[in-house]
Amino acid sequence: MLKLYGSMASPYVARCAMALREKNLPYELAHPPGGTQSPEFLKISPFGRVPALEDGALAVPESEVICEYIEDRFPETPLLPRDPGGRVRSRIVSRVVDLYLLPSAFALSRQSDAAQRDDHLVSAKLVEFSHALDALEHTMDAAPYAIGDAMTLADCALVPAVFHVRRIMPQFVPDPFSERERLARYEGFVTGNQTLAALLNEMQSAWNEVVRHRAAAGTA
Ligand SMILES: N[C@@H](CCC(=O)N[C@@H](CS)C(=O)NCC(=O)O)C(=O)O
Repeated sequence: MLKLYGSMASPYVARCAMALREKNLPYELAHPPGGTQSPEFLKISPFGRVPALEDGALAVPESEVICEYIEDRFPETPLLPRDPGGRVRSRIVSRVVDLYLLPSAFALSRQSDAAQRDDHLVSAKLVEFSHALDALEHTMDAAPYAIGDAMTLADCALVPAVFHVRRIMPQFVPDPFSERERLARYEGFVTGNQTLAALLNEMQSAWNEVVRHRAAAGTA
């Protein structure tokens, strides 16, 4: 069976889990053996990051590569549009989420302590975050799927991203989607979609666990 390493608290892991579920592929969610920095796991994921996927003897690190691998290996129930233009837009959404939206949001979340805040960094990351949202708004359809008329890998990247942005950004940007019509509509689609409810519940439980853990360690 396919083995996906990581926790559903990670948007990158949730992205791959969503792609596997959309294709009805059975998989096992597992903790990295010995932790993310163990010699054993570094052979699977060279940067010691989750997710990583194991398909028999093949180890696949990096969520973007994992999603593209799942699509190539299991083409039934395609998760990329048929037309090249749609495929490009789906990939742009995934890249913007990966390279600009989540990194800027996570960088800001690490600046939540006002007493130790680097104001210069916060300003720069806020610009990057806003730019990423503008790029998504420009690229996506949200009618209701991110691209085209069915679920794609763009949704697999965006659904967990919308979930995390809502939870980690309020201190800096109270309502990041409201002024962007497509993103606002998309968030409504995500929260109201019955087939996504189980995935979102698992993400919420895993996230609650992280928050509890941080509070207990005094790093909230
Ligand atoms: N570019 C990577 C990013 C993955 C990533 O940053 N994962 C974080 C969790 S959200 C991680 O593994 N951090 C190290 C750790 O948890 O020990 C991907 O797309 O898979």
